[in-house]
Formats: sequence, C-alpha cells, structure tokens
Amino acid sequence: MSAPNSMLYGAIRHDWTLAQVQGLFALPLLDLLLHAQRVHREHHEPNTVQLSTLLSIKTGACPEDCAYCPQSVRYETGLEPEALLEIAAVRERAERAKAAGATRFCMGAAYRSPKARELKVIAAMIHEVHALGLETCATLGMLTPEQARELKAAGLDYYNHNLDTSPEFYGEIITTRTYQDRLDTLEAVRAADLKVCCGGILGLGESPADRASLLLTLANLPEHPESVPINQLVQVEGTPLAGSAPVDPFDFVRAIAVARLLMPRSHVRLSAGREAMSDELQALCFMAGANSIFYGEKLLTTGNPDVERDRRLFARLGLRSEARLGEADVPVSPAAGSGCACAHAEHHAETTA
Ligand code: SAM
Ligand code: DTB
Ligand code: SF4
Repeated sequence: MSAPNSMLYGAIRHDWTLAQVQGLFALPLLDLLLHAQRVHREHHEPNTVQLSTLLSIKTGACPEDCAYCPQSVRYETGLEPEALLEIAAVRERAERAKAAGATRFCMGAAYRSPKARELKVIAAMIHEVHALGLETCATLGMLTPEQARELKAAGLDYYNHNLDTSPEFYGEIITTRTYQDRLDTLEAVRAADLKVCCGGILGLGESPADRASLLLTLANLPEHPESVPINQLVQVEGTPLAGSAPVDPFDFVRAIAVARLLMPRSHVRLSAGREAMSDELQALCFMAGANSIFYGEKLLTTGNPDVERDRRLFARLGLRSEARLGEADVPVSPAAGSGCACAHAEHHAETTA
C-alpha cells in the first residue's frame, strides 16, 4: 500500500489503483489535509462554497429496496407518501431557494425510473426553474439515453445518480438494481451532454477498503463527475440500517480529502449528515476540500441545518457562496456580522436592521 509521490497530487488521472487510494487514506490526517487543501487551491477559489437546495418532488412509495432509504415502500418509516408536485409549487420553492442564496436547485423523486408522462411534467418543472436563472439538477432514478436527452432539452444542467458504495459491497445494500444499471445511467447522462453529479454514502457498514473502492470507481470513470456528493448515512428508524455503527468523524474527513485528491476539478459536496455534525467537523471537511453543501432546512425527507445556522457557520469561517457562472462570488463579510450567505442586498437590509 503506497501513496503516489506527493508531487503528482493534483493530476487529472483515471488510472488510480486500489493500493494507491488506500495509501492516501493511510496518510497521517494532517498530511492528507495539507495535500488536499493544496490541490484544492490549484483548482478552486479558496473559501468559496457552492450552495444547492434540494426539493423532494415525489416522495416515498418507492419500489426499490435501498437499505438506507426512508422512501422505500418496503420499510415502515412512518413517511407520508406524496404524489408528484404541481409545477407551480416547484417554481415557488425554487424562487424561495434563490432568494435565500442557493445557486443550484435539485429536484429529487422516489422513482426506480420515471415513466414517460412523469418525465414530461418534470421536464416542464426543469424549464421553469431554469428560467429563474438557477442551475438545475434532478435525481429520478435510472434513465434511458432518450430520457436523458429529453431532460437536457428541457434545460437540465446536472443529473444526480449515486454509486452509493463500492461494487464489492453494493449487493449488501441494494438488490433491486445492479451496479451496472447505475453505470449505464451515468453513461446515458454523459451521452446527453448533461453534467454528472455522482457520489456515495459512508456509514452503511462498509469497510475501509469499500470506501477506497467507491472513490476509486468514481475517479476512474471516463470523466470525473462534476459534482461528487459524499453523504453520511442519515439513520432513519424502520430502515434496515437504523442503528448502524456511526462513521468516525476523522474517517469522514479523510474520505472528503481523498475525493479531493482523486478528482481535483470536481465540486466535492459535504452532503447528507451535516445536521449531526459540529461546526468544527464541517470546518475540517472544508479544509479537506469540500466546496459544496446542501443548503436549506430539509434534504429530501430528513433534516438539514437551517439557513441561519449555515449563515453563522459561513461567517465564523469567512466562507462565501459561489456565484453562478459569469457572476461575481458573493462575499460574506464576517465583519459585517450578518453571517448571511445570500446574494441579495434586500435580505442584508432585513437581517442587519
Ligand atoms: N430514487 C432516486 C435514486 O435512488 O436514484 C433518486 C433519489 S435517492 C433518495 C438519491 C440518493 O440519496 C441516493 O442514491 C442516496 O445516495 C441518497 N440517500 C438516500 N437516503 C439516504 C440516507 N438516509 N442517508 C444518506 N443518503 C441518502
Ligand atoms: C445526494 O447525494 N444526497 C441527496 C441528493 N443526492 C439527492 C439526498 C440525501 C437524502 C437524505 C435522506 C432524505 O432526506 O430522504
Ligand atoms: Fe427509491 Fe432512490 Fe430511496 Fe432507493 S434511494 S429506495 S431508489 S428513493
């Protein structure tokens, strides 16, 4: 097990070996953080974090058996299923997310794969959100190449489809679709010229080798995903994984740092699980190269830190929100004391009054 020469860190590669990735995980934490932050600064604006807001546009009653997921019809989680939302309701939520400072709006649906008539409605939602000037993202399960093209034509920028875990451990977590099904959807998404958002979850009971293998698989895709969400399992009572051993926080930080080193240009998103994390742990994740978060009180069905807490966190750390392409980044002056990560002067006037 040996990490590559540190002079090579930051190269865009698709030929990593498992031993090399395990070598990165084995580095002393502070060395790993240093390398990751150095590579981060070669490719990204420092102290700048991209803000995505999630909305569940169709909730629960999903036929799949993903062992972590509160939305599977197979588990008694007490979740109230909801049909596909109205287009106007989605537009209104997107407007609110934009006003709060988000630059990307991600619509999630509890489908194995969307049906033709559902996709038509979702395409109309994407069109509306795109027209607001937000980046659009959707996560709807498996897609055919034609479906991916339909979403692209509607104005979709990103498609989220996670590998979730290593190919070796995958069968322990999901039996209703294969790893290859996921890779096929990712290929269809790329072929439609959509940007890829693809990552995984830590805390499923996977081994250290599985974590290395998940990141290796992501890094050795033909192109690195533009966004790499690293989720920490949100344990939901009633799912098979409720009560799993929690992830050691430093191991979570290590996974972020290794993702940063393997995929230097990608946005690495500190995703689900932040509600249970201290500000100090999140700061370490940003140090390790995370430069994107889910922003807003809710993920899909579970909680996320509220906007005020995130604004305070940004102010305490001197972080600012990344703007949409072509616009200036939004400074958040800790000295101003508002702690606001939002892009709107009128909001500052409200919060500092
Ligand atoms: N149904 C679609 C699918 O699975 O492709 C889209 C929605 S699904 C909820 C999107 C992703 O959310 C999953 O792939 C998984 O990575 C993540 N996720 C779901 N439940 C989670 C949980 N309890 N904790 C952390 N991440 C979770
Ligand atoms: C991703 O990687 N994480 C998000 C998003 N992509 C769709 C979902 C997290 C879901 C957490 C559990 C829930 O809120 O239902
Ligand atoms: Fe369904 Fe997606 Fe949840 Fe799996 S992760 S049960 S496919 S909503």
